[in-house]
Amino acid sequence: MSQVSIFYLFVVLAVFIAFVFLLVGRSTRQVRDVAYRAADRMRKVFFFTLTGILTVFLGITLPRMPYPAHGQLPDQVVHVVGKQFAFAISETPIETDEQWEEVSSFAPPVKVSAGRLVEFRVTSFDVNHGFSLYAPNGQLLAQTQAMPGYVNRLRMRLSERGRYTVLCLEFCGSAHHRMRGVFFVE
Ligand SMILES: [Cu+2]
Repeated sequence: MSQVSIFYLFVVLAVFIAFVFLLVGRSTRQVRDVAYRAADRMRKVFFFTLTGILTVFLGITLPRMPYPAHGQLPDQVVHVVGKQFAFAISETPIETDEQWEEVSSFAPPVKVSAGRLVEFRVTSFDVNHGFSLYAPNGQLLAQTQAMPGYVNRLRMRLSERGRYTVLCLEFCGSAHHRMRGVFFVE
């Protein structure tokens, strides 16, 4: 689904929720007797229905999480460090502010092999950033948090060749909107 259709879906759902709030707000203006037994029954039906839906949803989505499978090694490792206000992306570990400056400002963009399993090791040198990965056509593919003191691993197979962009999806300061990184899939 394209991001535009998701936006329209969001608008429709938001209007629907606002409408439900309005209905509930209006219904509380008159005093009524509460049918406790019926309400109790309804609550149980709600509880079991929602639990059922959630279980099915988790069953379908959990196996598709992009976390490392047991015993499986990545073909390529890419190190990513977020810092106000850029992402440094490198094939070698970035350990100091000087290295970060060098990689984010001067190093040529990293090249990732198409179709191979690549592991992004994502961290931050200052505050929380949102590492979000955009395909050449601008579609959001995946995201993870860039957190100081932690390394989050995100494994992907990128089959489409081209220029990928990393943007920040966690408001991190005054120039958050300018924060980006770039790499190529070849
Ligand atoms: Cu940010």
